[in-house]
Amino acid sequence: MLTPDQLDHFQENGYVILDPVVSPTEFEALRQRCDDITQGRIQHEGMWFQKDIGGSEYKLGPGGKFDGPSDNYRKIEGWENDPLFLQYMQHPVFRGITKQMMGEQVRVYRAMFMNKPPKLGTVLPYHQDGGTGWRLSSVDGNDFLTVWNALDAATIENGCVEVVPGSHKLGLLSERGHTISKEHEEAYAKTSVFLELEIGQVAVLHNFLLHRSDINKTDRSRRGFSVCYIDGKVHRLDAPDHPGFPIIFGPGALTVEDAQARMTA
Ligand SMILES: O=C(O)CCC(=O)C(=O)O
Repeated sequence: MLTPDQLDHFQENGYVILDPVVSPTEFEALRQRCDDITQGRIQHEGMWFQKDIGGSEYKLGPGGKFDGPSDNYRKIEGWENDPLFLQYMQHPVFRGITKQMMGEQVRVYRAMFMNKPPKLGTVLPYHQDGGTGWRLSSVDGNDFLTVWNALDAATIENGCVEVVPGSHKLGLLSERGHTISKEHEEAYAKTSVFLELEIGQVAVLHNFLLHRSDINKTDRSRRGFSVCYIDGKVHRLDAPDHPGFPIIFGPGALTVEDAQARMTA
C-alpha cells in the first residue's frame, strides 16, 4: 500500500516514485530475462514485438511476432506470459496499491517493455493512458494505474519519462487516440518534471497524468517495464461482454505455475 505521504503526493501530483520492491539480485534476474527475450533465447506465445525506427517524430515501425535477436526493440507486449515477470507484476506491493486504489479484482490492460535503444529512441508525445481514448470504459482515475519500472537507469539524456505534475486533475483530454492536441499541450504542459530513476525504482502514474519521453542521446539503453493495471470491471467500449483483459489479482487470476508449465511444455 502507499503510505499516507505517498498517497498525498500521488493525489496532488498524479505520480509517486517508489524504491525498488525486490532485491537487486531479483531485479537483475528480470533484466537478464529481458535480454533472453529480446535475443530470442526464450520465446512465449502471445508476445508482440515492434522495433524502434528512431526519430524526433512520432512515427512507428510495424509490429508483430519476434523479428530476430536485437537490442533495438522499442516495444514488446505480453509479459504476463513470462513467469518471472508475472511474479513481479503480482508482487504484494502492487497487490496492495491496486487494492487500495481499485479493489479486489484487477486486470492487466497491458504489460510492456518500452525501450529507447542507444543513440536511437522515438519521441513519444504528451499523452494520457486509458479512458475512452483507448476505447475503454474507464472514466476516472480510480480504475486505472500505470506502474513504470526502470530496467535501466533512466535519465534526461537517455529519454526518461517526463510528466506534468497535477495534470491528472484536468481529466481526460484525449477523447480519441491517446496523444493530446497541440493546443492542449501549449495550454497545459508548461511545467514538467523528468522522472530520473535508478535501476529498479518504480513510478506509479495516474492514468490522466500528461506524460511523454524523448529520444536517447546516450550510448546506454533506457529500458522500462510498464504495467497498466485496471479495475476488473473496466471493459472495451466496443465489446462490453468480452471477458476482456487477463485477471492479475483476485479470483481467477493468472498463476506463475501455469505460466511456468506453458514455458516448459
Ligand atoms: O517508456 C516511455 O517512454 C513511456 C511509457 C508510457 O507512456 C507508459 O508507460 O504509459
